[in-house]
Amino acid sequence: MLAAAPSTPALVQEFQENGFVRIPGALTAPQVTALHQAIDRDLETSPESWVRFDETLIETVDILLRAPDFDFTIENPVTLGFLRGLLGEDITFEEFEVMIREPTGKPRDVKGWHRDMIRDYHRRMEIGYISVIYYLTDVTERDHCFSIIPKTHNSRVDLRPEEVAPGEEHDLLGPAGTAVIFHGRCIHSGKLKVNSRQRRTLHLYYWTAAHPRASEWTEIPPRLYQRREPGLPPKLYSKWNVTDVVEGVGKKPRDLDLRMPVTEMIREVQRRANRRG
Ligand SMILES: O=C(O)CCC(=O)C(=O)O
Repeated sequence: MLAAAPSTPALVQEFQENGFVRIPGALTAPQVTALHQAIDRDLETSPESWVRFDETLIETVDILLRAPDFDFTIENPVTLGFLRGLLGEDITFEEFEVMIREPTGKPRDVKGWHRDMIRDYHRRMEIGYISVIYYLTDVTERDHCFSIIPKTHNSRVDLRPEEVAPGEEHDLLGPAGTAVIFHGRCIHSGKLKVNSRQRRTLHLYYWTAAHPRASEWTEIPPRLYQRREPGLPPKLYSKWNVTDVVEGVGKKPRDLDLRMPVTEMIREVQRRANRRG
């Protein structure tokens, strides 16, 4: 049995202050097993839908189109309950990614310290969306982990990612089934560990109906936006056809053919970023 939605005032206050909270047991063991099986199936049947960023990182952004097995993680009362408390009843679902980090000898993540959504430091106050990461594998101090610089969404918001000093970070560890909820403005990174096991995570993003869509990489399928579920926030899937997208990393380049497969487009965006250096 899952615990009730942990929207206690203390947890909300912790989030407001630090920019993140950790919720152990957000998924049950059978749920984690089912999610692994769905990922294994997708890797087997749709390998072309996974983008390899480097030897340690592969990711897919459109698995919802191919498999309904992940839907419950978006509507999970444990995480959604907390998010409703933070964002209100106009909460919207924005993006869904599955990430696999392979064992590596590399000491540094390809992305490094960053804020999500908008990379331009001067526009950091525009970042308001909130992310949920589910750990699907155990993450101990020996494994690749998500690492965050507390308070960089508010009281330390002027910190630049390139100014982060070693030791300022907080590493998020936890067994499979743990959820980490963080503010997209908080500086963070994947921290790679030599000899780590493979790590699997789900990355979900939420904002509110009052904002443009934060990211258009994930297509929201009809089975979700046609759902009429009395207990769900009414606008949860309302951005399925929103074309007003924040000018940032979630926006597809308009000079590319929007009908191009999403993996090809991500590869092209990657090539352009590598050329810029
Ligand atoms: O946990 C990780 O591997 C990094 C995640 C990350 O950088 C992100 O969610 O933007």
